[in-house]
Amino acid sequence: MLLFAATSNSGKMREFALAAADLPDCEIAPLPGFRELPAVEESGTTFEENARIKAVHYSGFTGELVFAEDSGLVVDALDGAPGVYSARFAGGGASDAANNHLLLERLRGAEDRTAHFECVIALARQGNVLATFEGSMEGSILHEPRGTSGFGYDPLFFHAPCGRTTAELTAAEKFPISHRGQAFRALLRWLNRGDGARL
Ligand code: ITT
Repeated sequence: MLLFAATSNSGKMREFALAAADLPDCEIAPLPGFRELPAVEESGTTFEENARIKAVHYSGFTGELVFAEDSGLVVDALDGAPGVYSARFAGGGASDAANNHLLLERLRGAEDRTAHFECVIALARQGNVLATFEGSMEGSILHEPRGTSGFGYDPLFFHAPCGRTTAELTAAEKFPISHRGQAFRALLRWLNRGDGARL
């Protein structure tokens, strides 16, 4: 089965590509010509709304199955920010470094540094959402970055069960426990069950 991933985020794409490398019956590829396609405004207020918006939009450009995901960091002391604004926390087109810097500024002096990552994947074909899948990962925000792998907020996101930040995990270590990995495995289960078998 061929699944096209609609994402502009190379960090997400790397994680999906790695996960798919082990799958015998499933090929995951970037949506052809993605960069040339018109972008869509992520106007939703929840991860699910935005995942649906992206999946509906991008699946209109092919007859194949397309999935899109929306994800982000939810920080308790910031009332859930940056949330759906994670990619643009420090402004549109902000770098990961700028977003991380702003996060540390906002959390200066905060005692409660608990946070979690969330991810919703929406699977669609020709503009219709077939199903959505979600995952989350608990952690806390360090006072300074640690590690160089991953992307986004990984260098600040400490996962206690591993005793490391997600930037100190390889992609192969992160995906089995991550919000994205959970959502992706739910998608695979759905495809392998009766629901997906009809596709
Ligand atoms: P697409 O919409 O094109 O997929 P994007 O980067 O704009 O790419 P989102 O709107 O879903 O994607 O924003 C996700 C942001 O949340 C991402 O840019 C990171 O800042 C953060 N994020 C999500 N998952 C993460 C992870 O596993 N590790 C670190 N940061 C993550």
